[in-house]
Amino acid sequence: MTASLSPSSFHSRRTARSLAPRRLLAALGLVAGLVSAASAQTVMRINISIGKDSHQGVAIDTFAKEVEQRTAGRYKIETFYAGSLGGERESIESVQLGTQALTLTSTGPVPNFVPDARILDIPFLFRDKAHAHAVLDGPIGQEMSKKFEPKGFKVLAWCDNGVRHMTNSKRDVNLPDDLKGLKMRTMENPVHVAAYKSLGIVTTPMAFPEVFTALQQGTVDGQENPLSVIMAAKFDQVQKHVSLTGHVFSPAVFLMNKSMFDKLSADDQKAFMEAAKAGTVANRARVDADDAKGVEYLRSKGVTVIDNIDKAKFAAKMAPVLADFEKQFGKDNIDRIRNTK
Ligand code: EAX
Repeated sequence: MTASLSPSSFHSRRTARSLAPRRLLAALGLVAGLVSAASAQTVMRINISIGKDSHQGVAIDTFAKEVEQRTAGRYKIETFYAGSLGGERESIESVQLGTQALTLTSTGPVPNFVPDARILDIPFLFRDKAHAHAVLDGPIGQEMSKKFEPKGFKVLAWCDNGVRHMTNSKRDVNLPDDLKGLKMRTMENPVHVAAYKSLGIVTTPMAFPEVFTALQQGTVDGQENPLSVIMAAKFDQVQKHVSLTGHVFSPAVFLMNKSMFDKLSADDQKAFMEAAKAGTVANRARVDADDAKGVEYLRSKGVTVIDNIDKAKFAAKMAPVLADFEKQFGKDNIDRIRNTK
């Protein structure tokens, strides 16, 4: 190093010599280690609107662990829960802007960003979870994922929010007419709002983090969500009546900022996609477990659960609005989903 001949570096060399050589080496090594660890690790955030102990919590926890493992720690995923970084709509917006790398969200607020995604939230569209999985994990899901890209999102994987059921604090709901006049919080989703209005519900779209308080204070009488969410959010503390209406399957989706995804190496892109798939596996297993124990759990909390709902009656009441969805989103597109085996 020619620079070592300059007076100042000579001076610093002398200063260095005055330190015990081993301690100096250790100190330099530590500094170098910190610098390389800091420069080699990229930290990204992912969040959900519900608590950690939930079907979405296991999804992002699994994803974070898998990304770290599959990239040998070059990527660290920080996980945030219970809307601490905002509700779903806000979080999707942060991912679109790139102020946050990732989010896991129900499709509820997604149509505000990707209008084509409205089709996924049509009531009584999916026969059951297996049907929904076949659609989302197959060609239709892949085509839908592509529609997110011009809007600034990369879909890493589809997963489940679950099959939604009605809850309220006022009365047992056995038949569609029992819903008439109930003030219910809905997701910020135009398809849900139109469908629930047709049942006579007074709809109040609201971000999820506000829902518990709104139910507690009686701002709204009820809401609808899968058993997984009802339990995770402890809605049994503020709702007395649950009806297993199963009126809509609610997908969830791992979203990443598209340009951040594009900047990853091909191997790392694969690692993120595989990690999200592992998150989906954990998520769906938890949804199944929640669905299996949910009714008993809620009854043990003193909630009345009506589990013999005639769903055909609810579908019949919604028939005009369902026909209108066929016009809006294309009967062919809807039939293609319906006909998926
Ligand atoms: O994603 O907003 C909702 O009702 C969602 O189902 C919930 O936040 C879980």
